[in-house]
Amino acid sequence: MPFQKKEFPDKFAALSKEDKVGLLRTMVRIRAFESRVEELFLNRRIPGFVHLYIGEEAIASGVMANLSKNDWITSTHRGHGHAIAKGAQIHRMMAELFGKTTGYCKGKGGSMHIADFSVGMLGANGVVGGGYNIAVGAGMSSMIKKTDQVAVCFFGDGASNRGTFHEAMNIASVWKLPVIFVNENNQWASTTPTSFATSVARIADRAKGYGMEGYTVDGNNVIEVYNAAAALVEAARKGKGPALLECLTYRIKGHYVGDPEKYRTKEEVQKHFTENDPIIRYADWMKGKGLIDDAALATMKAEAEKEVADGEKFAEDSPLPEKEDAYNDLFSFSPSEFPEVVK
Ligand SMILES: Cc1ncc(C[n+]2csc(CCOP(=O)(O)OP(=O)(O)O)c2C)c(N)n1
Repeated sequence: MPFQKKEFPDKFAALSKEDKVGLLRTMVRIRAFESRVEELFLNRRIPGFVHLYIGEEAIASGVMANLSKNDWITSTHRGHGHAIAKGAQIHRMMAELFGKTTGYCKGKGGSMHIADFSVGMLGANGVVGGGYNIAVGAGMSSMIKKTDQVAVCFFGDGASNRGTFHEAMNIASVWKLPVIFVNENNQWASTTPTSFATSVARIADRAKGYGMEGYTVDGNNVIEVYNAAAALVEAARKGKGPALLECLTYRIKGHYVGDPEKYRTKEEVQKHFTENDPIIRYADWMKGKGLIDDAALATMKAEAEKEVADGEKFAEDSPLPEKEDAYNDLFSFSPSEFPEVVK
C-alpha cells in the first residue's frame, strides 16, 4: 500500500559510527532472543504462549534509540523486542519465560507480563489495547511533575480498532501530553488481515480525528523509523504534544508459536522474509557505507547468541516458585492483611 512520505530531518546522519552500529546490535540481539525462544517453545521448554517480534525489530530499535531510561514505554503481547530495546535484561526475561523465580514477575507472569520499571518499561500486556491508557497516565505524570519525560505506546493494527485507542488519543491531544503512539502495522491481527476490520487504509490518518499529527514510515527501514521518532519525541519533550507514527511492517512468524497459519500462503510470508528483512536491509546498507563488514556482523551475531545462551542457562538453573507463594505478589497489599479478600 503506497503512502505519503514525510521527510523528517536526517538526525540519523549525525549519529556516531558506534550509535549506528548500536541500532543494528539491538536488532540482532532481539532476533537472537526470539529465534531461541521459538526453538525452546517448540521443544516444550517454555510454558504458556509466546508471540514473536521477528521481522519487526527495526521499529523497537529505531524508536528506543531516541529514548532515555527515564522515558517510558508501554508494550503489547508481542513485547520481547520492546523490552530488550528499552534495556531490560535478557537473563531475567528468559527466566520469566521459563516460569522461574528469578524472572521479572518471579515466574508468575510469563511472556505477556514482562515489565522493568527501572528502565521505563511499563509492561507487556495480554490485553490488546491495554497499553494506551497506561501511556497516557505516564504522560500525565510528566505534565503534572513538569519533567521532560516522554511516553511511547506501541500497539498493533488490530489494536487500533479498540475503544481505548480513541479515548487515549483524544485525551492525549486535549491535554497536549508527551505521548507518542507507535503503531506496528504488521498487516495481520491474529487471523484477520488489517483491511478486513480497519476503516482506513492508513492508520496514521486516524490522528486527524484527534487534532494530532500522524505519519507513516517504512517500519522495516531502521533509519526512517529513527528519524521520524527523533522528530516526534523531541517535539513531545518540548511540550508540543502527542503524535501518531504508523510503521509499516510484516509479521513473518505465526501469530503465536505453533500457529498453523491457515489464513495466509507460504509464498506471502517467504516474499517478506527474503525481500524485506530489516536486519539484512540495514546490514547491507552499513556494509555499503563501510560501517561494518561480514566478520564484524558475524561477531555481533555470535555475541548476541552467547548472551541468550547465558540467559537460558541462568533460567534453567533458577528455581521454580514454591506453591506457598502462589498468592503473593498478586496485589499491591499482602493477602495476609486482608484474609477476607483472598480466601
Ligand atoms: C481485548 C482483547 N481482545 C482480543 C484478544 C485476543 N488477541 C490477542 S492478540 C490479537 C490480535 C492483535 O492484533 P494486532 O493488534 O494487530 O497485533 P499483532 O498480533 O499483529 O502484533 C487478539 C485479537 C486479547 N488478547 N485482548
